Amino acid sequence: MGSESIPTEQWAQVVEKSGGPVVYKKIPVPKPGPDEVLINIKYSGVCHTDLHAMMGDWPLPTKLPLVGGHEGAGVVVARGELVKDIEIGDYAGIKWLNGSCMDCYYCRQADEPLCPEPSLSGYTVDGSFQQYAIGKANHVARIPKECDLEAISPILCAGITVYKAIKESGVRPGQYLTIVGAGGGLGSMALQYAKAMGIHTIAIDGGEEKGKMCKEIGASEYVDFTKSKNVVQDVKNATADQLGPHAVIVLAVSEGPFQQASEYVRSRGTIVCVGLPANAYLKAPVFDTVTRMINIKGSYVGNRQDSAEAIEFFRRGLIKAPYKTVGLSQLQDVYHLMEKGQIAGRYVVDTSK
Ligand code: 8ID
Ligand code: ZN
Ligand code: ZN
Repeated sequence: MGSESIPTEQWAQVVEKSGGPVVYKKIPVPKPGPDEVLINIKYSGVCHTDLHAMMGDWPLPTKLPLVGGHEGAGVVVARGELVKDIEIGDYAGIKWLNGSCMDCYYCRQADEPLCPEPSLSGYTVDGSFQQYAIGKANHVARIPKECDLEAISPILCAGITVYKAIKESGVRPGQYLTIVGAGGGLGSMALQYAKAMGIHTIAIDGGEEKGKMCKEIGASEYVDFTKSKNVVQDVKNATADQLGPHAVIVLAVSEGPFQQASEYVRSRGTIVCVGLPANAYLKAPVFDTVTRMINIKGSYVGNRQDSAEAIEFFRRGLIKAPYKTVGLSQLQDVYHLMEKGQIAGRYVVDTSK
């Protein structure tokens, strides 16, 4: 195992009951199984999913007590005896999909996010809001040594997810993509990936701070849903021929924009649902969906290849999404801001503080 300087105790943020809050305390350092690695997490991004998990928003129970977090970037400090292709000292990342069976119908064709028996970091297994976290060796993200662990951490969920969603949307260079929730963590990443791919972006979110940020990182247009008198018309007007965007990715944490997207998407366009608001349903007029040939679909994180590709965009210097860093001990403050929709971009926590 090669584990000289690994402590037996560590700092972590623990959800002890559904609804929270998180409790900052010392817990034992876990030991990796034969096919696992132990990663000394340096930084972890805070995804809205972590808040959903703490609040019990979804029809899937979490483990309890739970260490959340699934954007954890760090250094491999121990590995099980079956692990051959990751060395101690390598950079690696804990992402949402901590492990999957690798043998079912979905895993066999590299659709491992659809595995019926997944382990989910910071949900069904402990995640990255601790100083030492475990991942299955075949699923941990491989992070090149030249990458900055702080800046890359939000790529491990937000980056991978939006990269995949943009591909699922079928939008091509030169076409228009509307990003709903563009000022948030996934949204700011989506603006950067779309820009790198040569896609025009129409950002929708609320408030001036998010508007300024969206413009700075690549949005061609910003529609403020809290101020606009007619979001549908404003989005259509933002496309040169006024026919509306070729695709929409909906990242918002409220139901309304999922319904609204079919009103402004271009005929034959695609709406990709990514955000996961509690108890939400999709609704679209059947008549329009049929006669305008609208395609509505979901997209869920990415597989190992999507992850490697999303990381490669970052390594090449193409993705510079804004983030603010605070200590792991301040995680509950981050959740308060997130609940109020007051985070432009992403928060990252530093596990040493
Ligand atoms: O694989 C997946 N499908 C996946 C992966 C990762 C995250 C899904 N998610 C889900 C999260 O669980 C969450 O439900 O995507 C959603 C967005 O995650 P996030 O980007 O981490 O959340 P955020 O930073 O809080 O951003 C949400 C943004 O939506 C805006 C908010 O202002 C915020 O900036 N927003 C809302 I709430 N209502 C809006 C509206 N009506 C809106 N923007 C435009 N129009
Ligand atoms: Zn996430
Ligand atoms: Zn499987």
